[in-house]
Amino acid sequence: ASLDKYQNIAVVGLGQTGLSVVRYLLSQGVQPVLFDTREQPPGVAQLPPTPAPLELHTGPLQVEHILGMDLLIVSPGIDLRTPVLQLAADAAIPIIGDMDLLALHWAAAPDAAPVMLGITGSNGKSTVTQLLHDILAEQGMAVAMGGNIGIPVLDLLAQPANIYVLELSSFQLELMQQLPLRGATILNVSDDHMDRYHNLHDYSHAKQRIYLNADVAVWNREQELTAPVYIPPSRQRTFGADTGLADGIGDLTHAQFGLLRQADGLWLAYQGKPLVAAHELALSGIHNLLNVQAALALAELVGVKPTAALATVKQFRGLAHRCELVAEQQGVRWVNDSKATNIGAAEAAIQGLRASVSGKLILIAGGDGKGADFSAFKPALAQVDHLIVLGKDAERIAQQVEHAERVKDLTQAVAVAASLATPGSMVLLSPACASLDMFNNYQQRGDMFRAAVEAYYG
Ligand code: UMA
Ligand code: ADP
Repeated sequence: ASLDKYQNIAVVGLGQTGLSVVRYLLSQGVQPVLFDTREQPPGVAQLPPTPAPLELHTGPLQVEHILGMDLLIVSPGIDLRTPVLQLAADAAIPIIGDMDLLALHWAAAPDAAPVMLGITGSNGKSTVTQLLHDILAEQGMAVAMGGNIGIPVLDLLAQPANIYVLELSSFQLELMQQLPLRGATILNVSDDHMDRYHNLHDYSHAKQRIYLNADVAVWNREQELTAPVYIPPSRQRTFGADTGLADGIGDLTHAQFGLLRQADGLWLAYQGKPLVAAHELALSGIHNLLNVQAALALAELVGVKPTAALATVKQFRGLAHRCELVAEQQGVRWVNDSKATNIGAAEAAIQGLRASVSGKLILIAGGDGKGADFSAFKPALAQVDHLIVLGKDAERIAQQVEHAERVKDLTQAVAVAASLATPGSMVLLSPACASLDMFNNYQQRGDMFRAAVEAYYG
């Protein structure tokens, strides 16, 4: 209904998001004009049939076409600094993303609108999104999950659900103004996407937008950049690696999640009291203990007590391509962490796994570094016994250590790693880089790693 005032509506970008927007608009009786800067946009073949073909412009955005539009619905993969889009903004043409289209949709039917929970952060988004989804689903709630995790949010409208769990990337947040969230979290902020942002400040500014229309902010006590700027303490919950009872957080102390050291090791803690021992969880690594806390804090906002969620938490094994054990051969463990597409994620993997390795830790890294400064990776690399590098930014990573093995592909990486490994060793693919220089996506990189390991052992 609120789209009525726009004559010419453009969908810019025809990937997964663009396609879901087109489907939605058609369902609302709107015929959009389509744009994609690629000569052969991936979504064209999947466009739904329409009585008259939709107008489609491919190649660089043309100013005369764009300025003729009344509303631009832009995909997350498109850099908003694109000059033609800047001109459109200057010409006061509204630019929105799919999240705000979802907000508009439910604003028209507020009584039927689902409660929404949003998750962002440099790392851990998908893990927390999936875990939170599973916690709520196992409580019998009608929950749907989408966003950056791979299901465009408008596609959730096809599912009957009264709770949405949404993974939000900084790109999606840049265009999010309206979406009301019951709870929102920034899990952490570390360098990533420096090809799209000027600096860490700009990047974290995009992430802060998750709190714009949030009732409650859930944030990481150890990372100032995750703290909400405008939300009062009564509407904040925090998590962290301390007990959560530290001074100076005032009236926050009643609802903190944290960690406690007990005789048998670390425990998750709630309000300073032990909740569950870390060794009872299938997930490993301190970073995952933080992820669990964030999920518990968000679940509590929709009425699930931490104790009620424990059964799900204990069983949760994590997602594929995140510190996933893919083979154990001759005493050597092979771990696929292909989703580690930035330095922070690879650091967490190295720190989380190092203690469990009695032999050597052999790291395979490299790919497209997206403009990151790899000197920040040096301390983590110092904990690795052998480094094997590949891909576009191989050399920039190799420079951080005295000796690195250079390889041309994953097959060669696996062969070199196998020759270095002794019983008790671990070979970890945790690239600290995007995959797009050599693969279609991180899933393909992880699948090829697994295949190369399987082929090696025949
Ligand atoms: N592109 C162009 N020209 C265009 C449109 C896109 O060159 O006109 C390029 C982009 O630069 C990008 C690619 O095409 O490299 C895909 O962009 P897109 O906006 O069409 O992407 P979608 O297929 O709609 O997928 C997006 C998210 N992708 C990005 O943000 C790049 C998916 O996250 C998300 O799952 C999906 O929407 C559903 O919400 C993927 C991702 O890589 C997993 N996200 C980044 C990350 O996690 O680091 C942010
Ligand atoms: P995202 O969706 O934000 O990319 P994932 O849950 O898919 O996050 O995990 C991506 C990578 O980050 C994996 O390599 C994982 O081991 C690592 N990781 C997960 N949670 C954290 C965290 N809280 N801090 C640092 N690294 C993490």
